[in-house]
Amino acid sequence: MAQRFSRRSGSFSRVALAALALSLVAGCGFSTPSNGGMRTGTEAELTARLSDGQKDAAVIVSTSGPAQIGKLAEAGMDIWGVDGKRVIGSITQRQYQTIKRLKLEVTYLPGKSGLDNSFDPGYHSNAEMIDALKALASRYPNLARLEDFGDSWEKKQGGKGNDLWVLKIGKGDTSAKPGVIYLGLHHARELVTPEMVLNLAKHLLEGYGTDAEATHYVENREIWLVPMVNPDGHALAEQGSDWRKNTNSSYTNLQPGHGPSGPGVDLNRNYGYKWGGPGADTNPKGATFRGAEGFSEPETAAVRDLVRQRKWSFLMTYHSFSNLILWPWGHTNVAPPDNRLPAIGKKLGEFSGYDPKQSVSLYPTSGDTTDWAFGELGILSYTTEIGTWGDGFDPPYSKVPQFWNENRPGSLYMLKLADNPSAVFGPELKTVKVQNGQFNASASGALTDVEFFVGKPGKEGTGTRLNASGLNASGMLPPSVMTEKQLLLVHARGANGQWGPFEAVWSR
Ligand code: 0X9
Ligand code: ZN
Repeated sequence: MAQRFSRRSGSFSRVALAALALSLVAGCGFSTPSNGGMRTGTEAELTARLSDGQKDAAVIVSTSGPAQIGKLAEAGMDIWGVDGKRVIGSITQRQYQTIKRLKLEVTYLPGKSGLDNSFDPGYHSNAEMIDALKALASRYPNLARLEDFGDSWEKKQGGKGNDLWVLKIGKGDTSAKPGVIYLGLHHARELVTPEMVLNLAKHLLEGYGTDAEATHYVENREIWLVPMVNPDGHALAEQGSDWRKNTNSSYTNLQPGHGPSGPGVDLNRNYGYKWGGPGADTNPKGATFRGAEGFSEPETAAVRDLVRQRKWSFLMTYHSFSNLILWPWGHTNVAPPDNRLPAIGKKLGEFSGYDPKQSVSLYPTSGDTTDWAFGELGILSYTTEIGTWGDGFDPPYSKVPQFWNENRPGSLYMLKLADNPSAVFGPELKTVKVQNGQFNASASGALTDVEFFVGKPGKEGTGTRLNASGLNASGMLPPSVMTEKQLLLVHARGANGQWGPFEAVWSR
């Protein structure tokens, strides 16, 4: 795929998108012609733009809710963001007709044919990401290994293409340890997402030996990190395209560069659980084209085979944007048969400040990663949508530390709970401290028991006891654990009889 992209002229700039987001929040509409270039066009201008059937147009559509948003997605609309019932994205003439048929209000954003993707060079290119992963694996040979777990679509065609990489973190024989898997970049233009996965790898490896929590996870968990599921698409994003799908061109003779409605399969509609259901396009040109069958694409088939290699407690897949935490199901309004999914999802929402909800209430989808991982394998699975409408898909790289701050606590929390996800219903110890052998911590609810283990968590109720009194846990550590710096795992039981998650702290 040698074709290069010219940068979009940036008519739909980040600033304009921020102004748009602000005006939406303020509820003041777009009728002022002078608000920072956010003039809205008339419907006549919109139909004129779409009339040759080739161009797309940026619009905001007001809907009655998720079911109608799903209809727009099925019709192939390239949805960029959702704010409750309002959708921002780009449409073609065909999709405009669907909007009219559904009698929806549409606001034209003139001249904004697509999101510009400025690809701030601070973001890792494919090559730079592989280098960064290789550097980690060679710097921490006892803690991490880098594996090629499959080929992209282009590579499968015998072209240059890309390999798919997983960084596996865990010390010693981790085959029976609780596992968490993190995925980034199913969608090529969602630039922030691989950076979250890479930052997590660095946080764990660089913190090993000094940060008690990171040390606990590296020693007592198996952690697999896949920064980029869609490297072929990312190669286009690096050249300025606002690409979403993979680059499989065997379904349509369109060339990439046509816009978001070009060739390719939406990898987040191609998983083989309830594949072929609602919220996925059957048209190869659509932004959510589902492919020929579940796992027709080499990228999703490789993720399937990777995930099936072992047992997992949690799966996290990072997307952007809209500041959301989502859990299955996406294909039905029925609630998932596991009350831990929403309970843990709400915690992830508290940590990040993002809005937690069942994914179907954004809009219905079928064939997405989390429905498959939960439906087929019972893995507690989450989608995080990173960034606001103002951030869009290509915020400046300087925003990455903020996104990492928002997402780090949740990504670590899944590691914390991985040995016992039901611990979400028990008390969490805060302000855990050891000073001169004196242990202190507190919780937000009354504690009945406190205990600790050395080095790795043991069976509930069999640890060394500390004192529980009201909201507080305290006690002198036995001299045996204070002679040298040792990793202590402490947890407490609440009035409901449930033990909470383990906290890691150094004995000295
Ligand atoms: O549509 C998607 O694949 C995800 N959003 S994105 O803007 N990153 O493309 C959301 C998938 C979550 N599942 C459901 N909403 N059902
Ligand atoms: Zn996405």
